[in-house]
Amino acid sequence: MKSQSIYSSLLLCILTFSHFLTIAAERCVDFPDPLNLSKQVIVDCPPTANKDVYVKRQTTNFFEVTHNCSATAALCNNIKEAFNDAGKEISKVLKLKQIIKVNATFTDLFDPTLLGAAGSARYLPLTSDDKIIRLYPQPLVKQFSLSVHPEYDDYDIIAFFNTGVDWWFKTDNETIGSDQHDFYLIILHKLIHGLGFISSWSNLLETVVDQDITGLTPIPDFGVSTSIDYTSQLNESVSVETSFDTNLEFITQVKSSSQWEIAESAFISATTNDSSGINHVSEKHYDLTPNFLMTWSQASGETLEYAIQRGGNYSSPIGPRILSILESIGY
Ligand SMILES: *[C@@H]1O[C@H](CO)[C@@H](O)[C@H](O)[C@H]1NC(C)=O
Ligand SMILES: *[C@@H]1O[C@H](CO)[C@@H](O)[C@H](O)[C@H]1NC(C)=O
Ligand SMILES: *[C@@H]1O[C@H](CO)[C@@H](O)[C@H](O)[C@H]1NC(C)=O
Ligand SMILES: *[C@@H]1O[C@H](CO)[C@@H](O)[C@H](O)[C@H]1NC(C)=O
Ligand SMILES: *[C@@H]1O[C@H](CO)[C@@H](O)[C@H](O)[C@H]1NC(C)=O
Ligand SMILES: *[C@@H]1O[C@H](CO)[C@@H](O)[C@H](O)[C@H]1NC(C)=O
Ligand SMILES: CC(=O)N[C@H]1CO[C@H](CO)[C@@H](O)[C@@H]1O
Repeated sequence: MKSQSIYSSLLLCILTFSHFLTIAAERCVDFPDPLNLSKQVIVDCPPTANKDVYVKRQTTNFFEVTHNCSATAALCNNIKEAFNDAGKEISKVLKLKQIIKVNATFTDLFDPTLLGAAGSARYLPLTSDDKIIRLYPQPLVKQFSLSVHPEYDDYDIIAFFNTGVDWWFKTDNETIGSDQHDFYLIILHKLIHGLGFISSWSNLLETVVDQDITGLTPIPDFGVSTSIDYTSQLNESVSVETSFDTNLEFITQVKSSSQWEIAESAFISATTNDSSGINHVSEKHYDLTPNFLMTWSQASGETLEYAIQRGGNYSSPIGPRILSILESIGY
């Protein structure tokens, strides 16, 4: 299946090339707003000696969350508990070495359809064995314990959650309402995105010129995609030093090249036909399996417990394939 081949090459590349990493540049990319990934800030991040302290392997929760919660004390307490449970669950299944700092804001996002978002605060350019520069999410770079690393942001993950959503908490001991969302399920999903479960491939190329989407390509500003084989093939679609008068002219040439097939096959692998691209696993294939956690839509009225049962009662909400993606990324 094409979808599998794109995914596995994305992941294998990272796995294969993360053995030996050096600082590639002193400029990093900050994503201050996980709700709007178009907001990117290039910052200086000079080489910095590692000051991370040793963390005991048996630490039960590697996540240190700074809460900014504008809600009642009872609700804020539920939020803290759910974050604590999510931190413990992820710490149980991943071999983390360093504390991951999360800045979590619980506020009105003025859109009831928006549950929240979390993302790596900074991406750092490192060169791997294959001499390719890639941008790595900060929470992952911390786990590598490099003796010198590009300067970190104060937080590893930035998270926002919407007070405008009707949240359900297990500790309330009530049946979930049809419009309610299980907060614990949502933060587990979002924190896994925050760890770097995202893709730089999107439909931007065609949408900037208002064309129908037929393919996905790496977002140039996002740095070099890890899917180097596909990226370098697509890179050949236009010969070097060709100049174009307009975006449209460039895009037309890319789309008429034989390499556009790669973009088309990436689009067929997309799990939604919007800008979410390939950041999620397919609903169709994984909703009723232990790997449900990273599908795109999270239905209301369903608790995490229900989803686990429906998926076959796996021992963790983080299914084996989701875990293997995280391991391939380098965790
Ligand atoms: C997202 O950020 C970009 C860049 O700062 C901005 O142009 C755009 O309007 C923002 N989008 C939304 C929906 O706020
Ligand atoms: C808490 O979040 C709000 C909304 O984003 C922000 O305006 C405020 O500065 C934050 N407060 C602190 C103490 O970080
Ligand atoms: C956490 O993030 C919020 C929203 O971006 C920001 O207002 C706040 O200053 C941050 N908190 C700290 C302690 O940096
Ligand atoms: C929910 O049930 C547990 C165990 O029976 C109990 O300890 C807890 O106080 C209950 N929570 C609420 C909000 O009633
Ligand atoms: C794309 O091609 C240019 C020109 O040959 C080269 O400098 C660049 O490294 C290539 N990028 C990738 C990702 O292959
Ligand atoms: C999971 O366990 C529940 C309760 O033991 C059981 O009713 C359900 O059939 C199981 N689900 C699957 C898919 O095996
Ligand atoms: C998830 C999904 O609906 N993907 C579809 C997006 O559009 C392409 C092209 O029309 C289809 O092939 C995908 O199945």
